[in-house]
Amino acid sequence: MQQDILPYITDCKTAHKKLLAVLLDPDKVIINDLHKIIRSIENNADFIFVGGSTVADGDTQKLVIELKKISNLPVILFPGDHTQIAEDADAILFLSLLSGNNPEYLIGQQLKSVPKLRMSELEIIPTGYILIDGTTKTSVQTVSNTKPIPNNNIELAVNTAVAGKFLGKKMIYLEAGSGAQNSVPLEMIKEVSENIDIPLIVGGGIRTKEQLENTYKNGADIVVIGTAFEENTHFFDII
Ligand code: 1GP
Repeated sequence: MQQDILPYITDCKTAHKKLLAVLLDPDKVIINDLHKIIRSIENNADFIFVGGSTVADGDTQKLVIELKKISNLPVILFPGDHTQIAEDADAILFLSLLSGNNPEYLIGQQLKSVPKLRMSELEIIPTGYILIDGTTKTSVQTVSNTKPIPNNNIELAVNTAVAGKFLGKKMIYLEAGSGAQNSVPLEMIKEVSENIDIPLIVGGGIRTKEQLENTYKNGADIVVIGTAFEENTHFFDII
């Protein structure tokens, strides 16, 4: 098992170097467009996240194999369920959904993934995943069958993140859900980041350069962009 990515992220956090991940959903990416996609992101992104709430069996693996052929960017799995494990990736966010009280996404899917993970050389990064209400009902909410944390309940978000840290998670991911109408409130990002010392990932509904910068300014160490890039492959030209 390689152990390169988490130490790199932690070093960047210490050095106040902000990181960018582009999320590619295997259900939406057209393999023939991959060269174009990589050209659009490789000067800006630090990582490619691969995953989706529901992905046809085998599509994640196909996408990861093609990505590794044409790009040197680290590929990190961001799986919606245990079927989205691709051994050719570099690492996996080993997510546990800490909000919403659904044992299937807290430990159930994780148990199902063990046989595959034990056979792989993926770097496994224990990550506390916290869903925040982004106004629209997103796929992650539907698939996980959980209620997100209300976006004005900063105390609950902070306590959930701190519980994640106490449980030994190495990173916290604050998520408004892909395509969310409202991203995670800046005040909530600030409070969470000030109460944990592990890297903070923020994603969901970030569509402008201004939002991206404000998300960093308020304490995100990694920002994830999916929909904005899907809708406009020139999105990163503005950065
Ligand atoms: C979703 O946080 C990611 O899990 C990215 O969200 O698609 O809204 O950018 P967007």
